[in-house]
Amino acid sequence: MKMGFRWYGRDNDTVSLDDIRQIPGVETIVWALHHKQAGEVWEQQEIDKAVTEITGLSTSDKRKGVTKTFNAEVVESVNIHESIKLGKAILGLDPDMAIANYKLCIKRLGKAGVKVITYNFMPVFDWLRTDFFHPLPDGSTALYYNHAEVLEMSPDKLISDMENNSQGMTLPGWEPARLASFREINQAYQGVSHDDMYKNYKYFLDEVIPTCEKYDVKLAVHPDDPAFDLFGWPRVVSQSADLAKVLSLNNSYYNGLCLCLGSFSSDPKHDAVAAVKTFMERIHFSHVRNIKFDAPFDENNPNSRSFSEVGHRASEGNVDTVGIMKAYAQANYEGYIRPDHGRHLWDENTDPAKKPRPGYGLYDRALGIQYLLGIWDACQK
Ligand code: DNO
Repeated sequence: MKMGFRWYGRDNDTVSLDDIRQIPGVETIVWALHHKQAGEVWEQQEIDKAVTEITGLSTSDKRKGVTKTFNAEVVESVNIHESIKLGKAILGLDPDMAIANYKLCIKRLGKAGVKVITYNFMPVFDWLRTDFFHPLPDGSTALYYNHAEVLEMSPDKLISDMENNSQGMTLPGWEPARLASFREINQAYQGVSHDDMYKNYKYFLDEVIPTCEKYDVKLAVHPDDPAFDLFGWPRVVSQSADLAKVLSLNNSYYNGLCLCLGSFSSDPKHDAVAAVKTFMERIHFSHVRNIKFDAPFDENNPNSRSFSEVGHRASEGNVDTVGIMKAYAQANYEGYIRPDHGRHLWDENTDPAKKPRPGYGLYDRALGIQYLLGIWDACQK
């Protein structure tokens, strides 16, 4: 297993590579060219520049005697253009053109030594929360999802809330260009069924997987977050059966999962440990984190689908992070893992100048890594 840490790039993150270097156990920087929109081609030169920065050491680091370096083997994400999911032209691109661009990205990333590309197949937008700085009983803050609020909310209101609440930083999957074209995209999904989505998904996979095989780059889909349909849009990577179906759309080993266990567990009926065991062979990357529901599960109580993100320790919430890490360790898992979102702690919570991109501060993710590695190491003994 290789432990990773998501980094948004110099001048685009409150955390530096030097900060991450001091977290014991981190080998992989999970990165992306965050200025690229879905459907855009990534230039080889830009890719190589990012990889060189991540894998190298600055002159001042070398002078200080720093020797620890990272690999840049995981990219999160190369986003999928809506035309691919819809199976028809939108926003100036048609599916075949968007797929050709995606193949070029795979080829170029492969040449730069990238081994895994993460993406999601959610219609319209990526992950969803209703509060980014929700207070927890210990005085920290964390990402929060209130289901009752979402049930009453219009997608327009949701978008303005996301824009106003994110410290002026672009959240992954909520890029300004995507939000600007929101109405057009929303309109295009009217009447699109789950079956239509799977058909378009299979077309995409059958096209790109041979390129993945040729350049030795594995694709890893991130589950829908939260893991159920919202606003009537067809989500196709939510349930265990959906994950199995996506894998069966193209049986290549290169068609795999980025099993985000916080996202998967947002459906209170899901068993995260069982999912790890079931899909182990095709999990190329995994996000391990914990969430805590507001109330015990009750089909008629929307609050039982509301949750806060919490510390990674199993007893902090409803996700069995110990069982998850044990399952990975027992299988001698050789893929990548990262802690996922963390709470905002210490000066991240009190000093406005140090407020991180929601969920992506330094301290709680560093603590989370130590907890996850502790379980992993104990299982090796
Ligand atoms: C949120 C992330 C997601 C994830 C994408 C993958 O913080 O887990 O934005 O990166 O869904 O494409």
